Amino acid sequence: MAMIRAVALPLFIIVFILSSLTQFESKLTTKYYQNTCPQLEKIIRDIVTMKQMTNPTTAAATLRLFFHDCMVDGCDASVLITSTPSNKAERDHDLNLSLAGDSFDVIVRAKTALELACPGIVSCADILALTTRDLLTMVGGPFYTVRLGRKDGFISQASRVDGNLLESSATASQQIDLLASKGFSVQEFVALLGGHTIGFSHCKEFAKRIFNYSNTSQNDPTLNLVFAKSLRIACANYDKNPNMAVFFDVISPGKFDNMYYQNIPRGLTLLQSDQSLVQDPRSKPFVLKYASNQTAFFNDFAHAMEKLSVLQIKTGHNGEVRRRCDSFNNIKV
Ligand code: HEM
Ligand SMILES: *[C@@H]1O[C@H](CO)[C@@H](O)[C@H](O)[C@H]1NC(C)=O
Ligand SMILES: *[C@@H]1O[C@H](CO)[C@@H](O)[C@H](O)[C@H]1NC(C)=O
Ligand SMILES: *[C@@H]1O[C@H](CO)[C@@H](O)[C@H](O)[C@H]1NC(C)=O
Ligand SMILES: CC(=O)N[C@H]1CO[C@H](CO)[C@@H](O)[C@@H]1O
Repeated sequence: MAMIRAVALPLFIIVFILSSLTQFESKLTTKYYQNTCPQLEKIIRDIVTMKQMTNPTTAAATLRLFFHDCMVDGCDASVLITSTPSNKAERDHDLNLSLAGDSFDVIVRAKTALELACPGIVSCADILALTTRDLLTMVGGPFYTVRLGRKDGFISQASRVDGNLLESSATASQQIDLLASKGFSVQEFVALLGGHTIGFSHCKEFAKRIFNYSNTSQNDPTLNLVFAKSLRIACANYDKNPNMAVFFDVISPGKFDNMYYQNIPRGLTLLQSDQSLVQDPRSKPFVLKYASNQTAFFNDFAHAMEKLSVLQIKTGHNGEVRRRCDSFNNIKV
């Protein structure tokens, strides 16, 4: 007995060391597809360039899609799964309602091209991470390294969105707390929110701030008066036409820059959640810093995006490489 234990124990240790080595090896690296799909980066760059040129809203749409994916069970492409009769998927949660079709489309295009070039090799989670980075640089954002080797997740449920994403009425504290629960500092969070320098918001997200705000004021008094007036015109009858939307950054809507931070203190901000960031003493200094220094913003944004891109990723047997990005390989009926 004692002999067996003496042998079993070292064996156990060796197995343990081996399995932790495998874990170590399965960590992400920029060279992950170097031998199995050397054309990966070029294929994605070509698809992204063509798509962004024909549909300039793709960059913003995809950044938001990526953020929503990473916040719910990590960056595992769970947001791309479509619902089945027995499973209401993540993307069909109310908060996903407005995820723009162009973002799903660019991923489908990239996956299709990659399945032709290197079938069954590149995960949808890696495609989403790379596509987001390339689109951001196309609209003027900073470059950052995207390490590869993510696997696609096995779970996508609308019910798992609650508590992981917030509505436009969220306070600064709610936003800071949520991002802290994912390991992001206030600085990193404020830098990430610079994403709102591109893209748009539907009128219903800020209608409360411009129509019948209070007995004494039509609009939220933190809003610039002229801006509020033009929003009321742009969003007239928004309740009858829910597709009506307005650019986040009125000054340079399609360009990734630090204008978003300059707009907030001037009252040129659509979302209450964004406005709240200059009202909270924890986030305000970073808003002002990024407003006055684009280099500082770009450095911090790049760093925060690199961190977001590896949030709760799945590797090894905790995931798979999907054949199609919108369904699991073994579809459960
Ligand atoms: C955590 C607090 C956040 C809240 C409450 C929030 C809220 C919103 C809302 C309400 C919209 C408008 C959606 C619509 O009407 O279609 C939006 C759009 C957008 N969000 Fe956020 N967001 C947050 C964080 C972020 C972060 C951290 C990023 C970037 C990493 C981001 C990137 C975007 C982009 C790019 C759009 C525009 C999408 C498009 O044009 O299709 N958001 N967000
Ligand atoms: C604002 O209030 C007025 C008077 O109560 C009402 O007639 C109007 O329909 C309201 N507008 C909106 C957009 O709710
Ligand atoms: C707004 O006006 C209505 C009717 O004039 C009144 O009942 C209500 O108390 C007022 N609300 C506030 C916040 O002053
Ligand atoms: C802007 O930020 C960069 C990077 O943090 C820093 O090196 C530079 O000194 C800052 N510029 C000003 C004017 O503060
Ligand atoms: C893009 C997308 O799939 N959006 C879905 C979000 O959720 C609503 C239902 O809550 C669906 O109708 C949308 O199609």
